[in-house]
Amino acid sequence: MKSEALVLVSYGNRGIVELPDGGQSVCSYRRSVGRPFCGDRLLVELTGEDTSLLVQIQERDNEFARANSRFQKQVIAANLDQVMIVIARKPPPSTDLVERYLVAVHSMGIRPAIVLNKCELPGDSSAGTASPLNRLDDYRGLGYEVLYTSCKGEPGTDTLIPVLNEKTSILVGQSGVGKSSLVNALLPDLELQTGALSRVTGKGTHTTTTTIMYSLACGGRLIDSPGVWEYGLWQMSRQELADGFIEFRPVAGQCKFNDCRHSGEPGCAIREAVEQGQILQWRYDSYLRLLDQNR
Ligand SMILES: Nc1nc2c(ncn2[C@@H]2O[C@H](COP(=O)(O)OP(=O)(O)O)[C@@H](O)[C@H]2O)c(=O)[nH]1
Ligand SMILES: [Mg+2]
Ligand SMILES: [Zn+2]
Repeated sequence: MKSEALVLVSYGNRGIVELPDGGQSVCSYRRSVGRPFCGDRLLVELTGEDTSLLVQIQERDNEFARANSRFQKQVIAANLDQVMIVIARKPPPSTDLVERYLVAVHSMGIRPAIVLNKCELPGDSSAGTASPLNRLDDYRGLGYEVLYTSCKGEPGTDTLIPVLNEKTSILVGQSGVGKSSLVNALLPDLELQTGALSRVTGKGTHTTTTTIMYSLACGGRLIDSPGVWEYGLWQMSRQELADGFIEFRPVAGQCKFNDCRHSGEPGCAIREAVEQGQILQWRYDSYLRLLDQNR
């Protein structure tokens, strides 16, 4: 018998999927069908009480990815409604980290939100003006939702609930910013959920190294992703990169050259908008750095 299934966790040759009745099944993959990722919608053949065989991967709405060491696109999860870019007062985010994430999320055609965790800690006065920690008002000004959380004190994590409600969201960010702690705070039945996954595989689920989809009590899904030391973008087109800077979009069409790189070409409308103060200088500088890294 065939069934639809949703991938909760994906390993090399098998994954744990959720069936329409809420039950879980270990799905064996077949190389010829392709490699499913967390969040993929599948068609499976039910082969036993809690086993199944991959028949087909349904077309993806989008893929959240990062670059591997060879700048190739490496998919982490599929079919997302939003990406929560988690940064923290400690460890402080590196320059351009948020920009890279924003570009990646815009390339998926979905909404990013920025979460500043560990808000109960005092702000680091040594963080320079270039630190993303001191750019949050600018991000808000660009139209991004900025949320403030703490897993250890005020303001708690309730601010996230209405944003996550009924949506499939992924938490991404550097190791140690508190992604897993946020999941823990938002899911009173976390142990039950990870326990169920371990029961199905017969092994412990390594929550620090695996991308896992959980169910939220408020409805919706939350994906915890393994931390990265440095999030890198894969090789992408110049257009895709420029489109990752949302405030460039209405202006970019007015450049003299169709294929303007916005890096000093004559008649560049982006450059002009920077000079006139319509585009923030630091955003433009970030763009130029990302452009330089993207070859
Ligand atoms: N002070 C403080 N520490 C936190 C907060 N959230 C998480 N942590 C701590 O930060 C460390 C890394 O958290 P973890 O959730 O594993 O981060 P992840 O790598 O992003 O999943 C742990 O020691 C947590 O206890 C917070 O809001 N405030
Ligand atoms: Mg973690
Ligand atoms: Zn231009």
